[in-house]
Amino acid sequence: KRLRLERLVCPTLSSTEIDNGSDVIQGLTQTQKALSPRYFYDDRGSHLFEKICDLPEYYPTRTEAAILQDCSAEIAQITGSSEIVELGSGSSTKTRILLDAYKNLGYPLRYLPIDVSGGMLESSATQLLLDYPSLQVHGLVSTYELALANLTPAILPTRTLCFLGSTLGNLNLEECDRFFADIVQALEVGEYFLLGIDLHKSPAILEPAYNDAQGVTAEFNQNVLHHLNWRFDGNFKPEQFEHWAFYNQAEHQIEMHLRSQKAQTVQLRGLDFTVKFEAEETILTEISRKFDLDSMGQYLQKQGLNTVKVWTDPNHWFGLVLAQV
Ligand code: AVJ
Repeated sequence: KRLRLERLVCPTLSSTEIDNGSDVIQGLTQTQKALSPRYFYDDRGSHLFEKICDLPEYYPTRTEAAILQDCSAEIAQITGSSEIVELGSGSSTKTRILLDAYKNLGYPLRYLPIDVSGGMLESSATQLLLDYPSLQVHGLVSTYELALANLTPAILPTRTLCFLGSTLGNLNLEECDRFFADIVQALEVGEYFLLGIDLHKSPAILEPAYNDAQGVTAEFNQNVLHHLNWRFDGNFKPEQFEHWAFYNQAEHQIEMHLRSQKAQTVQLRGLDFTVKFEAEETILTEISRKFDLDSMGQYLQKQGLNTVKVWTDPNHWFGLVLAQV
């Protein structure tokens, strides 16, 4: 009764969606081969990402959690009784800080996690229900696009759509514009948007965060190929593709690639698709853009989102923006 999990399926399978793999074919036939970062997050990838979050080099998760610890009571005071909708909810660890704040103010707890990883969504929702006896969870196994198009009206007085962890950094400018159009479309006037963004900083801090000493990020990157193998009956040999990540200072973004160690041909039988790699040729698996708070405020304003309040950590490594439609 307190738990409802739904799997949203793309109604038009002809469009570029995760289910039919047309985006994979498109990405792997470009001059610079590329894959959507959502292919990181099968169940194994989601667990590897959890491991990344605990690495000493990967500062974003713990920095954002510390900011949330300091400001969540204020967020709950500002929004009043509110549902928490979360895009890319993953393990929902940081969300607990927000749930605690609403709980402390005596508000009812309603949470709508959205994630492409069904296994991760189910296990985190189940654990949350045990830890919060009055919590209602309505989870969506879905891409962001599809979930935003299918949000049901809030039951509580308002809604706070959370997009934490700087996942926004995965979207290029064009994707970002489309994403915000969907957000504004999905929210009613007066509803809230809570955004966590990683900020500009020295490559000396950024680069190790994506090249950890234990090699977990390398494993996470190569997992994309394991994922494609099972999803599309492929024969990628992930160990023949080397992890490569660097900070592009001009673009203010980390770029993460997989580099083919030799010339090779790979098949994805499920897609009836063959792809050739030259030695040293790369697949771009992720961009992770870094932001500055002033430009973000202006950008949000242009998209129809008014900044209510901004929080950051003492080093200004990470920022949290509460905005309102
Ligand atoms: C989940 C997209 C925010 O960009 O830092 C971590 C993913 N990639 N290490 C990020 C990631 C490599 C992460 N985001």
